[in-house]
Amino acid sequence: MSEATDGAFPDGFTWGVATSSYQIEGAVREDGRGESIWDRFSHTPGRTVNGETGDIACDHYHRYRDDVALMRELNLGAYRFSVSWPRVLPDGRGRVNEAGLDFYDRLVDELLAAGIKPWVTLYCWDLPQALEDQGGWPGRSTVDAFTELVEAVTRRLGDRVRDYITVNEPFIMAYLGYGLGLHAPGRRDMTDALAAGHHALLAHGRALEVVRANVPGARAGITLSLAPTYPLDADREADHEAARRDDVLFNRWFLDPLFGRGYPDDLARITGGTMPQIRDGDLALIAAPGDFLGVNYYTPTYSSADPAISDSLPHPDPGVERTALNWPVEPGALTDLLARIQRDYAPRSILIAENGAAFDGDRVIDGRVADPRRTAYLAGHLRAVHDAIAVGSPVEGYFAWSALDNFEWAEGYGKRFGIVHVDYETQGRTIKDSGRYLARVATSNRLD
Ligand code: IFM
Repeated sequence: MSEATDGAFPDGFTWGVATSSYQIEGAVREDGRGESIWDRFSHTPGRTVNGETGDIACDHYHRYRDDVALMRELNLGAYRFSVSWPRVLPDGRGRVNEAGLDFYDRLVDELLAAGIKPWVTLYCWDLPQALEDQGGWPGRSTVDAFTELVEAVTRRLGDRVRDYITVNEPFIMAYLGYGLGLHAPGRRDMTDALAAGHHALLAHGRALEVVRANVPGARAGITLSLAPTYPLDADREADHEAARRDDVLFNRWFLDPLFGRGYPDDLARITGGTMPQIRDGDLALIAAPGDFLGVNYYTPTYSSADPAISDSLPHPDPGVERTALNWPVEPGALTDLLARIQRDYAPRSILIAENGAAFDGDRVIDGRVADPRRTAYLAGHLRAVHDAIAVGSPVEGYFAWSALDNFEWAEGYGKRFGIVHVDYETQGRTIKDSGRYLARVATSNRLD
């Protein structure tokens, strides 16, 4: 790839959009799909906003052809989607549901016919409930079950899909799902969260092996949710210390072991849990180099020694723009993050696997959705990526989150991240202005 100059991105840069299975597919009881922890969690009163569930979501299971056509209209070269584990292995392991695999088969063929490269995420949080009933991610046997999923998927799709993301955002899965109880399965035990994180990393290591064994020329890596951490008050030593602690929690927990440094010494103290048993060979398996590091970036963290302040997502600039989730908008922090990754970890390649924003007020008026704030968000962050590339960050691609408005987990449907608007009453789709903007950038391969 050539260097990015004058607003241009390197030749061959990948432009795409991302989604995940539970957030868009719906059809939760069709064609032999088993129950996932998100079905159980979202149907438990009080767990999601308005009790919303992914039962129907964007009905992508039936409308995937239309959705691929939209991606084609936007001239996107890649689509990152995740495989629903309980669709493929309804009991979590053992019996393969061929009808579930057939869906991904059809989707891949549709994408290839449209000239769009499929990027398959093997795990984005919809663990089969059957496995949760046996202990879930805090149990080591879930790693073995996951390799069965990876076997089934790569054997079916590996003749056409070369690019794989093993596990998406293990921090969110482990910390919110098992530590804070805010995501499925809703457990609250930091020792479980640490074990879940360790097993997700082992699952990643095992998946790399299986993908490489089954898919000639495969490329595979993990995606992490990452956020630079800054002191809220740069003159206050205690805030610097808080930022260091948050860096361990949000970033180093997963980055350090993936890049061969083992877990940060103070991880257990900072999370308040007890480290799981780490067996001989675990850390070497986790540190086996991926072909790229997937970076999911949305917002930075400003840390305060006062936890109550930190919890309110503070920012030193009281006027900073915030998204509908109250996340401060700060594109420059993405450039900082990419520079830091290069300095401290030097992955061979980086993929911006998710970036985007939820804003209120998207309305379809005369067939158009004007969403200037999302467009500005994307433009600012693409500029930040461009700046990082210009100083040597090996970013090979950018996936906007998300292809469609969708089920934003515990937040339900109210927080819209899509570059395509979804009317949940009619399932009508309307490309937003931000989608048209992304299409222009993807077509010209340069900042608009
Ligand atoms: O919607 C999620 C996605 O599933 C994982 N990354 C963050 C997104 C926005 O919260």
